[in-house]
Amino acid sequence: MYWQQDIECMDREELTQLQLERLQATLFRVSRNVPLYRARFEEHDIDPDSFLSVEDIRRIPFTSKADLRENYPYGLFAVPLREVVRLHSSSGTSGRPVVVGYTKNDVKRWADLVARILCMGGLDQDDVLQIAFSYGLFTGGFGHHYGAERLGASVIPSSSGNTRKQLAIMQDYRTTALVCTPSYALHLADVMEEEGINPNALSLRWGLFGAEPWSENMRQEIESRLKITATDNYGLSEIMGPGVAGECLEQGGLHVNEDAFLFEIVNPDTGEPVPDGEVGELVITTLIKEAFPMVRFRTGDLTRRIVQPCPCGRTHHRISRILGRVDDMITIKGVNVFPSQVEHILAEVEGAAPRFQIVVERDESHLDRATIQLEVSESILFDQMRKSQEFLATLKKKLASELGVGFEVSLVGRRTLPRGEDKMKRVIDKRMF
Ligand code: DLL
Repeated sequence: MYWQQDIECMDREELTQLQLERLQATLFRVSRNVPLYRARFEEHDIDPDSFLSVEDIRRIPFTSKADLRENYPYGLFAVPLREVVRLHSSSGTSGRPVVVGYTKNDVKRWADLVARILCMGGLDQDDVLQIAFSYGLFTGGFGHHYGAERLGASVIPSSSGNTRKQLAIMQDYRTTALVCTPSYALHLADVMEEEGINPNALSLRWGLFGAEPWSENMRQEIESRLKITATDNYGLSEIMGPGVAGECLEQGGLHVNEDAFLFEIVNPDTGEPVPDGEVGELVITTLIKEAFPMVRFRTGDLTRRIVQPCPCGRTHHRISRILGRVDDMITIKGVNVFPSQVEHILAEVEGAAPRFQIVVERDESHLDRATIQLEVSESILFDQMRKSQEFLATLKKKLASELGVGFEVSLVGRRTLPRGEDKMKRVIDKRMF
């Protein structure tokens, strides 16, 4: 039922004391080893020794995505590369991705934190876990893999894609648990129906879904179609990947692994804390990371803190499911994309400031479909068909290779897209979460 009961059910006063000690240690480490933090602490006269409570953290400025971009690739690492045993990455806000590193200890602790989340979602060592997240720079595949092995489950690293093969594996290997994005879970349900596979005949019991927004309605649909218990699973590369927060079987919000992460919910405009229970931006400070510690990182994710005790017995506070984003980041098939990245690529190919709109929808198979409507000159649109085909092919290839997810591109004439008084709405998200 618990993976590390002593920590997961720790008395809150003791937990807060542990957080304070770990916070001080983290602040010392970053002020010694990371020039950005050293400079900021000096500028704001911050002495970790003087911290008497975790609330003192509010004196420290936030860390933003822009800080990560400016320190690409290794500027925020707190250890020399010699000590880094793993690198992962995720999309940044413009051309540059975010690179994150892990020491041996980080990898070990990460596995324990993910094992906790898997355990919360119902799994134990008797489970056969199919990991249908991609294995690669994305943290989803390897993050769950190490956590599940640590738990002692039998891991099937099926990775993403190839749905029919996933289903054959699920039947033959008697998969009992699945981790993937919620939209892929629905897609699996569709293909199962098409193939005449009866979900009751499968061994599947548990599903942990995350890496993209979803809703209670989606949960109910997944649960009834796959005949499983579905829980929410949250994390982000900058902080660690999966393993940050997860839902227990009460299904009433996600427990944050508070011994490893100090979280705050702030008003995104003022940066001031919001009262418990109110919606705000999630800000996270890592407490035990060695290679890539983050202090007050603004996640851009909107949620609220749930302080009511959970019937499961865990004392770590919960957050509600993610309710939206502060910025314009969109998650397409689990991959984060910023319109500014798209703009950058379009400008490179088109050679001018592009006018475009991204339309995201769910196709008949429950998969995300993203289409870029791009205004181009009449000559590209009509006069030279071959040229426009070439242009489209180059563009699609570049988008897929640089952003890690495919886009449809539809060319439209100049002045087709709506022109408002203000900045054009870059993204039209038609998906119903
Ligand atoms: O998505 C890590 C992860 C992998 C979490 C697998 C869970 C399962 P990134 O690619 O850096 O890392 O994307 C992080 O995705 O800031 C949220 O906006 C969004 N996100 C992640 N999990 C959820 C969730 C991984 N459960 C960004 N609900 C985050 C809603 C989520 N949004």
